[in-house]
Amino acid sequence: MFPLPLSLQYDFTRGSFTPFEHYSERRLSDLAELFHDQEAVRRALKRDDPLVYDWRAQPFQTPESDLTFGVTRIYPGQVGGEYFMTRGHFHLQRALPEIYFCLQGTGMLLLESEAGAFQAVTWTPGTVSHIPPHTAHRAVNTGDTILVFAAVYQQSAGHDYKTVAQRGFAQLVVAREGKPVLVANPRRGE
Ligand code: S6P
Ligand code: ZN
Repeated sequence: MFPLPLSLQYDFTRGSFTPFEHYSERRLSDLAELFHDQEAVRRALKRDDPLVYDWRAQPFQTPESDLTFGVTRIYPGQVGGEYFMTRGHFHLQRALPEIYFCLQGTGMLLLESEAGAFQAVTWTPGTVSHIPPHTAHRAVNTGDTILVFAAVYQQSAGHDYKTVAQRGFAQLVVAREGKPVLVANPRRGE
Protein backbone atom coordinates (compact mmCIF):
# COMPACT_ATOMS: atom_id res chain seq x y z
CA MET A 1 0.00 0.00 0.00
CA PHE A 2 2.49 2.66 1.19
CA PRO A 3 6.15 2.57 0.21
CA LEU A 4 8.40 1.59 3.12
CA PRO A 5 9.80 2.72 5.46
CA LEU A 6 7.26 5.23 6.73
CA SER A 7 9.27 5.94 9.87
CA LEU A 8 12.78 5.63 11.12
CA GLN A 9 14.25 5.76 14.59
CA TYR A 10 16.69 8.49 15.64
CA ASP A 11 19.14 7.72 18.45
CA PHE A 12 19.86 10.90 20.46
CA THR A 13 22.95 9.38 22.10
CA ARG A 14 24.67 8.30 18.89
CA GLY A 15 23.39 11.03 16.58
CA SER A 16 22.40 8.43 14.03
CA PHE A 17 19.29 6.57 12.90
CA THR A 18 18.08 3.35 11.32
CA PRO A 19 17.22 2.33 8.72
CA PHE A 20 19.27 4.43 6.28
CA GLU A 21 19.99 3.98 2.60
CA HIS A 22 23.03 6.23 2.25
CA TYR A 23 26.12 6.69 4.40
CA SER A 24 29.16 8.80 3.44
CA GLU A 25 32.29 10.09 5.14
CA ARG A 26 34.56 13.02 4.40
CA ARG A 27 38.13 13.03 5.63
CA LEU A 28 40.54 15.95 5.67
CA SER A 29 42.18 14.72 2.44
CA ASP A 30 38.76 14.85 0.69
CA LEU A 31 38.30 18.49 1.74
CA ALA A 32 41.89 19.74 1.60
CA GLU A 33 41.33 22.49 -0.98
CA LEU A 34 38.49 24.07 1.06
CA PHE A 35 40.69 25.32 3.88
CA HIS A 36 42.43 28.63 3.53
CA ASP A 37 45.81 27.69 5.04
CA GLN A 38 47.12 25.09 2.58
CA GLU A 39 50.45 24.77 4.43
CA ALA A 40 48.55 23.84 7.63
CA VAL A 41 46.56 21.25 5.64
CA ARG A 42 49.79 19.67 4.35
CA ARG A 43 51.27 19.57 7.87
CA ALA A 44 48.08 18.03 9.31
CA LEU A 45 47.92 15.38 6.57
CA LYS A 46 51.50 14.31 7.33
CA ARG A 47 50.32 13.33 10.82
CA ASP A 48 47.02 11.62 9.90
CA ASP A 49 43.82 11.98 7.90
CA PRO A 50 41.04 12.68 10.43
CA LEU A 51 37.37 12.10 9.80
CA VAL A 52 35.83 15.59 9.46
CA TYR A 53 32.17 14.60 9.05
CA ASP A 54 29.84 11.80 8.11
CA TRP A 55 26.19 11.70 7.16
CA ARG A 56 23.30 9.32 6.73
CA ALA A 57 20.23 9.83 4.58
CA GLN A 58 16.94 8.06 4.06
CA PRO A 59 14.78 9.09 1.10
CA PHE A 60 11.05 8.54 1.56
CA GLN A 61 10.43 7.64 -2.03
CA THR A 62 6.94 7.60 -3.54
CA PRO A 63 5.95 7.84 -7.20
CA GLU A 64 5.37 11.58 -6.70
CA SER A 65 7.88 12.67 -4.04
CA ASP A 66 11.31 12.01 -2.58
CA LEU A 67 11.40 13.90 0.72
CA THR A 68 14.61 12.90 2.48
CA PHE A 69 15.76 12.90 6.11
CA GLY A 70 19.49 13.10 6.77
CA VAL A 71 21.75 13.53 9.79
CA THR A 72 25.28 14.94 9.59
CA ARG A 73 27.89 14.69 12.35
CA ILE A 74 30.82 17.12 12.19
CA TYR A 75 33.70 16.19 14.48
CA PRO A 76 35.48 18.88 16.51
CA GLY A 77 38.73 20.11 14.99
CA GLN A 78 40.58 22.89 13.20
CA VAL A 79 43.13 23.29 10.41
CA GLY A 80 45.15 26.48 10.39
CA GLY A 81 42.68 27.96 12.89
CA GLU A 82 39.71 27.21 10.60
CA TYR A 83 37.04 24.98 12.11
CA PHE A 84 35.98 21.64 10.61
CA MET A 85 33.02 22.14 8.28
CA THR A 86 30.97 20.54 5.54
CA ARG A 87 31.98 20.97 1.90
CA GLY A 88 28.94 23.20 1.29
CA HIS A 89 26.83 23.36 -1.83
CA PHE A 90 24.05 24.92 -3.86
CA HIS A 91 21.29 22.58 -4.93
CA LEU A 92 21.47 21.65 -8.59
CA GLN A 93 17.78 22.47 -8.68
CA ARG A 94 18.33 25.97 -7.35
CA ALA A 95 14.66 26.58 -6.50
CA LEU A 96 14.48 23.74 -3.94
CA PRO A 97 14.92 24.78 -0.28
CA GLU A 98 15.93 22.75 2.78
CA ILE A 99 15.49 22.68 6.58
CA TYR A 100 18.45 22.14 8.95
CA PHE A 101 17.84 21.33 12.63
CA CYS A 102 20.73 21.52 15.13
CA LEU A 103 20.44 18.56 17.51
CA GLN A 104 23.73 18.53 19.42
CA GLY A 105 26.80 20.73 19.85
CA THR A 106 27.46 24.31 18.77
CA GLY A 107 28.16 25.70 15.36
CA MET A 108 27.39 28.12 12.61
CA LEU A 109 25.40 27.86 9.42
CA LEU A 110 26.83 29.88 6.54
CA LEU A 111 24.37 30.98 3.86
CA GLU A 112 25.19 32.81 0.65
CA SER A 113 23.02 33.69 -2.32
CA GLU A 114 24.27 33.48 -5.89
CA ALA A 115 24.55 37.27 -5.89
CA GLY A 116 26.86 37.08 -2.84
CA ALA A 117 24.48 38.09 0.00
CA PHE A 118 26.05 36.37 3.01
CA GLN A 119 24.65 35.47 6.42
CA ALA A 120 25.96 33.41 9.34
CA VAL A 121 23.57 31.89 11.89
CA THR A 122 24.77 30.73 15.31
CA TRP A 123 23.59 27.25 16.19
CA THR A 124 22.82 25.70 19.55
CA PRO A 125 20.78 22.53 20.08
CA GLY A 126 17.22 23.27 19.00
CA THR A 127 17.97 25.88 16.32
CA VAL A 128 15.96 25.24 13.16
CA SER A 129 17.17 27.03 10.02
CA HIS A 130 15.49 27.46 6.67
CA ILE A 131 17.79 27.37 3.66
CA PRO A 132 15.92 29.38 1.03
CA PRO A 133 16.02 28.60 -2.69
CA HIS A 134 19.16 29.76 -4.57
CA THR A 135 21.29 29.70 -1.40
CA ALA A 136 24.59 27.91 -0.80
CA HIS A 137 24.86 26.32 2.66
CA ARG A 138 27.69 25.07 4.86
CA ALA A 139 27.69 23.97 8.52
CA VAL A 140 30.72 24.63 10.75
CA ASN A 141 31.50 22.99 14.10
CA THR A 142 32.73 25.80 16.38
CA GLY A 143 32.66 23.74 19.58
CA ASP A 144 34.90 21.12 21.15
CA THR A 145 32.27 18.39 20.94
CA ILE A 146 30.56 16.75 17.98
CA LEU A 147 28.02 18.91 16.06
CA VAL A 148 24.95 16.95 14.93
CA PHE A 149 22.22 18.34 12.70
CA ALA A 150 19.27 16.92 10.79
CA ALA A 151 18.38 17.93 7.25
CA VAL A 152 15.07 17.64 5.40
CA TYR A 153 15.18 18.12 1.64
CA GLN A 154 14.09 16.61 -1.65
CA GLN A 155 16.61 14.11 -2.91
CA SER A 156 16.06 15.39 -6.46
CA ALA A 157 17.46 18.79 -5.35
CA GLY A 158 20.94 17.37 -6.04
CA HIS A 159 24.28 18.96 -5.14
CA ASP A 160 26.33 21.57 -6.98
CA TYR A 161 29.69 21.47 -5.19
CA LYS A 162 31.65 23.16 -7.97
CA THR A 163 30.55 26.75 -7.36
CA VAL A 164 31.47 26.64 -3.66
CA ALA A 165 34.77 24.86 -4.40
CA GLN A 166 35.72 27.66 -6.80
CA ARG A 167 34.81 30.73 -4.77
CA GLY A 168 34.30 29.50 -1.18
CA PHE A 169 31.98 31.49 1.10
CA ALA A 170 32.32 35.26 1.61
CA GLN A 171 33.57 34.73 5.17
CA LEU A 172 35.65 32.11 6.97
CA VAL A 173 35.00 30.94 10.53
CA VAL A 174 38.28 30.95 12.48
CA ALA A 175 39.27 30.57 16.12
CA ARG A 176 40.57 33.70 17.90
CA GLU A 177 41.46 33.23 21.57
CA GLY A 178 39.35 30.08 21.57
CA LYS A 179 36.24 31.79 20.16
CA PRO A 180 34.77 31.65 16.65
CA VAL A 181 35.01 34.84 14.62
CA LEU A 182 34.09 35.61 11.02
CA VAL A 183 36.79 37.03 8.76
CA ALA A 184 36.60 38.03 5.09
CA ASN A 185 37.64 35.20 2.78
CA PRO A 186 40.96 36.41 1.29
CA ARG A 187 40.33 34.25 -1.79
CA ARG A 188 37.50 36.57 -2.80
CA GLY A 189 39.92 39.46 -3.10
CA GLU A 190 42.25 37.58 -5.46
C1 S6P B 1 21.71 17.81 1.33
C2 S6P B 1 21.99 18.37 2.70
C3 S6P B 1 22.93 17.57 3.62
C4 S6P B 1 24.42 17.58 3.18
C5 S6P B 1 25.34 17.03 4.26
C6 S6P B 1 26.81 17.03 3.86
O1 S6P B 1 21.09 18.75 0.51
O2 S6P B 1 22.35 19.74 2.65
O3 S6P B 1 22.48 16.28 3.76
O4 S6P B 1 24.58 16.87 1.97
O5 S6P B 1 25.20 17.80 5.41
O6 S6P B 1 27.22 18.31 3.40
P1 S6P B 1 27.82 18.47 1.95
O7 S6P B 1 27.94 19.94 1.74
O8 S6P B 1 29.12 17.73 1.94
O9 S6P B 1 26.83 17.84 0.99
ZN1 ZN C 1 21.56 20.92 0.75
